[in-house]
Amino acid sequence: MCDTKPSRRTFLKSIGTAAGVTLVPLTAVAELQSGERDIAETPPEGKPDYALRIATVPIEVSRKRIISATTYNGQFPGPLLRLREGRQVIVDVHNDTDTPEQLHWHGQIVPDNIDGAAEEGTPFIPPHGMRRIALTPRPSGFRFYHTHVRAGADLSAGQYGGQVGPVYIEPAHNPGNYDREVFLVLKEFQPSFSRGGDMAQDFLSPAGEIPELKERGEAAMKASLARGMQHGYEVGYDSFTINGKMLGHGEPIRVKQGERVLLHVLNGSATEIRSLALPGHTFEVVALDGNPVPNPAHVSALWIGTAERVSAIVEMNHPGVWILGDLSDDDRHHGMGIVVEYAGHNGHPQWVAPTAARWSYARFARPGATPQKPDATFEMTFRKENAADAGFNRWTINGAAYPDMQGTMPASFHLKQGQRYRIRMRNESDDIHPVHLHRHTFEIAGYAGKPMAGVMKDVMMLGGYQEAEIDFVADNPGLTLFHCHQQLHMDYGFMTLFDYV
Ligand SMILES: [Cu+2]
Repeated sequence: MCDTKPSRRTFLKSIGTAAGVTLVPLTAVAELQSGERDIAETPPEGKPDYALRIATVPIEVSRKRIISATTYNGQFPGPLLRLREGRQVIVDVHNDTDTPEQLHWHGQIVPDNIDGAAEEGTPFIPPHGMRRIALTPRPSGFRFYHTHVRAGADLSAGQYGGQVGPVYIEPAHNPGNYDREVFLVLKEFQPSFSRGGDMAQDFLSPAGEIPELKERGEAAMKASLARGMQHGYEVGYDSFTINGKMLGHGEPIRVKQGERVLLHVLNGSATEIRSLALPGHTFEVVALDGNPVPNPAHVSALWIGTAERVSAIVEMNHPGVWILGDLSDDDRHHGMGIVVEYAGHNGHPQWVAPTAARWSYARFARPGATPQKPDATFEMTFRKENAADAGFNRWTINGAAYPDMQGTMPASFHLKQGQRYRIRMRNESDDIHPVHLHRHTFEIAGYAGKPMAGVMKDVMMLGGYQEAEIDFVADNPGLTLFHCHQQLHMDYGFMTLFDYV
């Protein structure tokens, strides 16, 4: 049992040198003809529109703390790529590390050979090599790019490092009801393992647990502990950052009274769910995962699962110097925050906890609407086998864990192009799972037994012992990965494949 993972470990052996890193600035070249929508099998020659270089470098998260992380272009977060919907760009991805890499275009509708997942058959970016891709960005909105390799027990690999960068795809028409935009990437560094200790978070609404799921989940855990197993490993962190800086160490967000600031917030964490509040202000949530919501609503705090994005307008109408920070005192004290400073104000930044409020996707849904009927429904049950894989929790979908390899396998679910599908998910564990569907956008069709419609996403948090439904149209042929975005969960089995038949 304890030797189930050596292939992955040796495969992903990481490097730690920063010597000789060459930073390649983003290079804008002549615009390509906007009529070129098709993905060329062989991308055009010549200069790329963008170059991204993967390398391990020192990152200064605070004056006294310089850590080592694998990043894009020597910076964290990676450069903001502002793309135009439907206008093809050429991107060169250089890999200066000793291990094969994948760059995933999260939230975009792209072919499987460039999506950036080995499970879908995307070729690796070889160590000390380069891969050129031709990308036609879509749909418009806030997307991102990140590594998509499995890390397993290697806490310097995968999303534990600094390979995260924002993408903004300009829509054809921008309503632009704001004064300016600020991009915020939330990310922890310096990970370590602990046994158990993953805190229960009960911020999701509706809160209804399914008794049958709870009974089975608790019985499995009890039986495991009775056999003498300890709790499976979880990951914790020493440094918490926004845009790569611990609270108080980066430049503040400088605002003027009366400004409407559009925040684009990305949770770039490997494993954590984040929250965010700004004392005396509310967030008007206008988009989730980059997709405009049918019912923009004001909330006092944001909750953002791993890889989720929230775009929210804050009206700056409460002058002072404030901390825009995580609700967790411990995480905020370890850096998860950024200062918001009004013009003409100075002094020590203030934090005031907001009154507790639950986070409900339904709040942003089309009021009173029910989802369209699907053509077919897939059932998925998520289960945890405590510490079953060399001390790590093993995760299964309908009883099967994705095998320990970085490559593809026969798909478990089959799609017909043009059909509308529903995935009914049942979570038989106490953990929250930010589930992600590649290469498609889904609609949340129901949460905890309550139907809803109009909220389009690519990641959704499913609460402990809860159930939910997501709908999607099979409109992008090719292998399609579905997985939990929590790195530990996906690495230890929580993945499955769809194909088109
Ligand atoms: Cu999970």
